[in-house]
Amino acid sequence: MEFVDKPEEADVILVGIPMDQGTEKRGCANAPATVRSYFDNFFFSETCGVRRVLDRGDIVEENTFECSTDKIYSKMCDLFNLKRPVITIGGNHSITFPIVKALSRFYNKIGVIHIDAHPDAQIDYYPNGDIIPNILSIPEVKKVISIGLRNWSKYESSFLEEHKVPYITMNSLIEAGIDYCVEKIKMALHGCDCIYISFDIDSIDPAFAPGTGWIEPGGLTSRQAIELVQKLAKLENVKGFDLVEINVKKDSKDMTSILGAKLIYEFSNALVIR
Ligand SMILES: [Mn+2]
Repeated sequence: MEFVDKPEEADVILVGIPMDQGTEKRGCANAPATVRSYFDNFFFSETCGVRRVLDRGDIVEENTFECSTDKIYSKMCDLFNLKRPVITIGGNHSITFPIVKALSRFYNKIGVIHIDAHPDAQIDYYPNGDIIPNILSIPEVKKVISIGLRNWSKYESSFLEEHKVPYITMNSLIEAGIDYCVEKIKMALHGCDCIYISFDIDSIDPAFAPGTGWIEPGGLTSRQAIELVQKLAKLENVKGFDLVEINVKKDSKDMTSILGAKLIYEFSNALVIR
């Protein structure tokens, strides 16, 4: 990662959304600053790529959840208008909806890769547990695929079936491997002119990423997560990525934030700029 000052010099735009409103468990607001402070830990990317990054700073939190969501939407529209992939450090998972909504102003066939321990397809868990139904309500979103699922309700399981949301559970990911997973994603999102990736840190095992609101055993190792993002960065038409739900207050020795910084570092430097 090489930081630049002007949009025309940049391959990638970085932004922080320190949003933790709307949920009972707070602590995601400090993640953008903490994650950023660890980029310097890495000397060179594992895949030897170097991307020029314009850091647009944090989007300021407003008084209410609704105001923040509106602000995220309009600010993200401005950023996507720069015609470069935008990488966002959250914040809780509610930020994904206004980000994808902003993308729908620019693209007609959006495919979303949702990496998470949970399907996030509840109907009554406002505003954080119902991200997938919200995203699917955007007409330009043609497909969502969920990766790494390992805890769901009966309701969510039938929601996925009913809405034909393809998914890869942790079980099948371990059985078939990351390459299979990436192939299945490619097939599911074939024909999309925009790919958006939302990465919930709880997809990673709490042994590697304890700093999150919801401890869900049996997730990805840090190595599998790194491999996954390095390979997703090579997909065509990747227009955005968010890393959400890092809770700095629950972390241990900043290990989750350091892993978060590593994931963003590896993802951005592996991005193919076309
Ligand atoms: Mn989530």
